Amino acid sequence: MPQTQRTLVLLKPDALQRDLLGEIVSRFERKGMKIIGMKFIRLTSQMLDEHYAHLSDKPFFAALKEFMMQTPVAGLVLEGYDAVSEVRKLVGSTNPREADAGTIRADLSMNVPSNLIHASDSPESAQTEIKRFFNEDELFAYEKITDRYHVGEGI
Ligand code: IDP
Ligand code: MG
Repeated sequence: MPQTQRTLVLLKPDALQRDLLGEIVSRFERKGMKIIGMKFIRLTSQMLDEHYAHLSDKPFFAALKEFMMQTPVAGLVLEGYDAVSEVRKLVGSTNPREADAGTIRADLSMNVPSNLIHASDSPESAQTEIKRFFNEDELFAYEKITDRYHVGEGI
């Protein structure tokens, strides 16, 4: 059975600089993901130490942090069936040149780290990451006419 899940997306500074925010958000809308939170976030060094803790011993860590602080990022919380894995599927592999055609990274980018987008990689990290970047009162439950096509009965 599909699970209704929430997942966190960050549109990175290269997405903003390259005028791709609308294109990327549109892909999630067209898929049928419900946007339940959306805002600009000015990332801090401390936020990035937590968010990218799994990369802290990598040689590119300082450059990655610097890149992520160049402009605000756009944060989204998306809700839908199997949202974590469905969104990762739309995003594609970390290296845009290895990502499957049709994914955001393959279609719109060429290089790591300029791969446009972050998306949570598991339901557990989604929970942690949503809490890290959004307050409870910044998340909105609402009915959409299109819910009937995207949730409810079906397989
Ligand atoms: P993910 O974004 O696909 O989940 P992670 O391995 O969690 O990939 O890495 C987080 C981010 O760190 C990547 O999206 C990319 O921006 C950056 N990154 C990962 N590996 C490298 C690298 O080898 N060089 C530079 N940046 C990297
Ligand atoms: Mg990751």
